[in-house]
Amino acid sequence: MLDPSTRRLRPLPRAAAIGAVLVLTAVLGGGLAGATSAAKAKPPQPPKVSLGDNVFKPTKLTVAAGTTVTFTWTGSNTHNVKVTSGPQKFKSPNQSSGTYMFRFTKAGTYKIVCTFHPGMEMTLKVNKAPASTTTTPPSS
Ligand SMILES: [Cu+2]
Repeated sequence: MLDPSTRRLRPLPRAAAIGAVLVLTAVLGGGLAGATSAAKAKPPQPPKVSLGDNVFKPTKLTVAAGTTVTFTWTGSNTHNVKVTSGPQKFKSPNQSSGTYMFRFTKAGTYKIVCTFHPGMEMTLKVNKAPASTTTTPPSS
């Protein structure tokens, strides 16, 4: 004999269905508004790395060759930026505020550390700059 409770299919209450449609509309509307404002504020921001206490942010960054990266001291401790391995080597002064800029012209992987704080490190990958005369084939 069948248990009557298993056959009872409850239809979705109408109010719940209307609610779902309203939520979907709100999401779509918000998404469109976001896309419009993003298209307006288009100027590409130069990549930035911040030096907090005691961490680089981000810890992984990829840029194209020829890109100038700005390191900004946001913490209160003294930090520096030093390449321990990579195609180009540099070391910033020891600073507790301000910025340091470096233009990465050689492709490769750069291991960057702060010499004061073990574990305060990041990886910066520099990709070959795209040749200006060639066009990238459409991805399919
Ligand atoms: Cu540090």
